[in-house]
Amino acid sequence: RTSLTYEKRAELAKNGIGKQLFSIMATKKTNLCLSVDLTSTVKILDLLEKVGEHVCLVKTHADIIEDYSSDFVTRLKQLADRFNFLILEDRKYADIGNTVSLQYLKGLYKVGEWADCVTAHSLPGEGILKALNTPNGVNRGVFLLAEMSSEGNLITPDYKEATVSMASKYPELITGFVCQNKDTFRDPGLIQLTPGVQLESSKDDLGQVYNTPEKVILEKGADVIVVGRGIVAAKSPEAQAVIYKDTLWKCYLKRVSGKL
Ligand code: UP6
Repeated sequence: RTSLTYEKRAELAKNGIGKQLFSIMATKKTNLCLSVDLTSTVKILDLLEKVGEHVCLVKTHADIIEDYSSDFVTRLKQLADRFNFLILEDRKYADIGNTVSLQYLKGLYKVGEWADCVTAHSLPGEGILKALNTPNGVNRGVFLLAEMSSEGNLITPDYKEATVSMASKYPELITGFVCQNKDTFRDPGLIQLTPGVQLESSKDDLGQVYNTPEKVILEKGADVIVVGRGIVAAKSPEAQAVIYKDTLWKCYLKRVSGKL
């Protein structure tokens, strides 16, 4: 899987969003996903004006935004169209199917109306995927959490394997996995989304563990790399986004050229 190009893998993806995401990466030459973990819509939109051209995917946490509105969503979608990126709402759904269906489609956020893809835990079982499998042909995707970046997390090898086998029953819905290692899954049509990345290996005060671009792409198999504070908290997020984009893309090129 990890030696194939994104172009090739776009052909192998069974989920429409996965196909699109592979194609965007190949076209824009970026595998950077920006995690816009900011609490004000103005700050989020301003940041995306500056870095939108450098990312393939924008990851949101809608429920941390203090002035969320449908107008914000309209603007976010306009930026996504203008800069050709997709939107991942990192909700990490984790309840019974019926509740997740309500959380996904109703309430304040109506995530199903605007997010191209969402994250979900496999913990509750298959019902969660049935709930997120929206009918009437809407092009949507799910990243299942198979591993986490935080230290001391309770995910075991068995849980990880069961997660991957659960996903295999829903090939048209699953975009990929949020995970840390390349041996987590084999299917080259699926995407490894890897958070916990900064230019230097480090940790934060609340259990987050950071690995470098080289390590996550060349050793650990990451396809789309999630960077939050590494860019958002920088003095110049725009300049920093370019550094991350270039560094990450070089690692990808090295990987597919086989010169490890
Ligand atoms: N995230 C992780 N680790 C996981 C899953 N998700 O960090 O295993 C998410 C966090 C945050 C982002 O919810 O939005 O990725 C990482 O942000 P950071 O780069 O600022 O640490």
